[in-house]
Amino acid sequence: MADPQTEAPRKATMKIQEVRTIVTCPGRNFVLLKIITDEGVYGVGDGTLNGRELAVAKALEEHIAPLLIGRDPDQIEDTWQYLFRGTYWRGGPVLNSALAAVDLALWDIKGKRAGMPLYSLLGGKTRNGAVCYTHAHGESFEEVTDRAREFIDRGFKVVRCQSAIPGIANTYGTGKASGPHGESLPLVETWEPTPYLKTVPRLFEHLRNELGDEVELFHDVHERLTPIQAAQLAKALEPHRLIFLEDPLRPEHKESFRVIRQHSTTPIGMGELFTNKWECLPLITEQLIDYIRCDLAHIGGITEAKKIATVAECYHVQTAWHGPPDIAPITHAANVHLDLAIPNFGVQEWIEHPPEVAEVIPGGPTFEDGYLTVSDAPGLGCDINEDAAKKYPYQRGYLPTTRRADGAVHDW
Ligand code: GCO
Ligand code: MG
Repeated sequence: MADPQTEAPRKATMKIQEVRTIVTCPGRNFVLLKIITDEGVYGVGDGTLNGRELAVAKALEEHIAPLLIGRDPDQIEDTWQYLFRGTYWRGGPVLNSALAAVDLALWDIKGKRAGMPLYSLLGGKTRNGAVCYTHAHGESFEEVTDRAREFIDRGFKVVRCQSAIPGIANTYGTGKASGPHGESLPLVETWEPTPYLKTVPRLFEHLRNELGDEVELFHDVHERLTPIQAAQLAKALEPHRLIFLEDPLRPEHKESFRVIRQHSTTPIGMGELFTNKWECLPLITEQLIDYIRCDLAHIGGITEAKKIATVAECYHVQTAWHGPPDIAPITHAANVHLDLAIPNFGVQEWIEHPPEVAEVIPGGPTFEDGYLTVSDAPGLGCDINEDAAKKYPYQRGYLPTTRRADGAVHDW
């Protein structure tokens, strides 16, 4: 523990000696962290926040790293509390992504010292693999169906499906959105609820007719609907048996989820924009959602996710941790370690990174026949190749923005 008067670390068997932030862009930007101890053991973390990467990197370099030097890497909870509550200005996506990077690296060190993979430290395996989903998208229903079929043929048992909406330019999830765009400004997408609400149920009717009943399907709304629109969509999708409808409402209004529940039995998933456990609480304790899907890289890491999973377990809520391509394989590995250890795992989002990513960050999860697994290597099982990282310098990139047909800003 730290000295109560000075925050100077008390004598520890092992000390943090160096904290290195690595920003790299092997196809997309990642903010990585290496915490190195005086005994040479090190841990790796990920605090990538898509479109605001350097804000996290600066927070780590300028504000957090100096606080970690000399601390005992074993005391993860104390370090978590110290960095979260000890700042006074706490939380939010930037600081909690930075905190996640530290948390992941400290769990990695703990696993390496124990000689155990993280899932083992978290209680051991409750399952052999984490069933996962990926994204099928396209301009037409046929294109989405073909993509979904390719994934099903590769063994995927769950597929997220998004199609272009007639009359709407650059619809979310149809493949144009992500990645660095050089110095250019964000891509603008359009959004109109009426064509969207008409198209999505038709898409799923088409998909069920073509793909049959066995595959699990679902759809990401990306927090764009009003409560009553979301209720309409959830109700209209009922016959197509979605595993869940993802992120239907903005994250601010938890009580609005009651409107969806009152009208539909379509399961609901929510949470990639949450940054801490308190934001998840009302949705879980009121049983307004069925899947909690926070992003480990934005909620302060494994320490916070484990607590959220435990609360969710009490209320029959399963996990579906966010696993987009814009977080590094280190977070994907953390997701899967947790999935393998907790009793209330539901499904895991996973997008295959291009090969350059594994060159920089080897050791991410492995996909086989619809399931993800991690290696039995101690800790998270990932590493950072710093020489390879240098080959891919940071490139400024933005997420798209969204406007209504009349030009008004809407949620992306
Ligand atoms: C998902 C998400 C992502 C986000 C992205 C933003 O469900 O995977 O919605 O696609 O848009 O993580 O950076
Ligand atoms: Mg989403």
